[in-house]
Amino acid sequence: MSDLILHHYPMSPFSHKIRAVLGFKQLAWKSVIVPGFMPKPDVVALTGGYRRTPLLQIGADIYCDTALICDVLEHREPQPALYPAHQKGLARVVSQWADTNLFWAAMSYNFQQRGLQTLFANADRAMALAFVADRNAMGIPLKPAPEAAVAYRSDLRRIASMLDEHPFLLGELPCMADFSAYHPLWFTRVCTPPLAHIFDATPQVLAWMDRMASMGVGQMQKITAQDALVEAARIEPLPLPVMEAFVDEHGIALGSRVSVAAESFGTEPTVGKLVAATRTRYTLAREDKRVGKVHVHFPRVGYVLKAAEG
Ligand SMILES: N[C@@H](CCC(=O)N[C@@H](CS)C(=O)NCC(=O)O)C(=O)O
Repeated sequence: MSDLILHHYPMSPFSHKIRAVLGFKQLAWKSVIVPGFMPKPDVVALTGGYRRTPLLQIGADIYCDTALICDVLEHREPQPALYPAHQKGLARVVSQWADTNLFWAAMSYNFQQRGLQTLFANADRAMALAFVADRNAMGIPLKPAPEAAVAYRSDLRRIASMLDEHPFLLGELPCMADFSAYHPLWFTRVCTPPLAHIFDATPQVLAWMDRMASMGVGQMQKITAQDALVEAARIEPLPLPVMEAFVDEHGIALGSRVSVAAESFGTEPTVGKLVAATRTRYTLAREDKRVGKVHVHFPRVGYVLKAAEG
């Protein structure tokens, strides 16, 4: 069975981005369901602080952020490609736009009152209140509902125009741009269906979503969080890449105690020893009494590195 362990929860759009990539690449993976809001003691045992969803675990290596997780999956299974050689730059740029501008327009729309009522229709009130309090404490950058609808509709028109001449956003085949644009729209359609009338004006977007959904989510096997922690404790972190040069933008030497935190939305820091800082990512080594020694990896873009106090 695969050593890929995805820590995720069903209604998490960024998790769905990775589930869809696992389907595209036809990969087998193990699934650990994590809480959708704090506290998350098992997640924090692995990451040391980072709390956003999803995480990819391979043994004692923990990969944070879907941008990095996609790079790891592309390295593991290069075909079919998320970043086709002739479209690498464009695929990343559209993907970054989708994961930020489009994502927050869509989620502001999805989290309007009717959307929240749908999401929590079968949940108890205390749970719904805990979710809303958690997201407010995270500093969720929501637009007012009318502005969200305007921005989301305008983004849907842009996506529709990309689909005018080919079945996927940048061509005949899906690439990273498709997976990043798909997940917030998937949330509207699947998690808040009473709001899905927003797609009525762009039927070609719905047809593209059907094509994305038809790729599935790969072969998934459920395991418990405890199983995943035992796996991390049992295995040593992978050797660090020796060929990749140390890149120092901060005047912080390798071996220093540092913190890494997201720039915004969920800024809980991870503290550890900086053991690698390549052109694209940071790796922190840390010890935890439940998982032993782990390496926690972050992309550079979107994250802040600082020397840790004490
Ligand atoms: N840039 C991050 C964003 C991840 C993100 O915002 N995930 C949401 C769920 S879709 C989250 O962490 N929400 C709070 C939580 O799950 O605790 C990524 O690409 O992984």
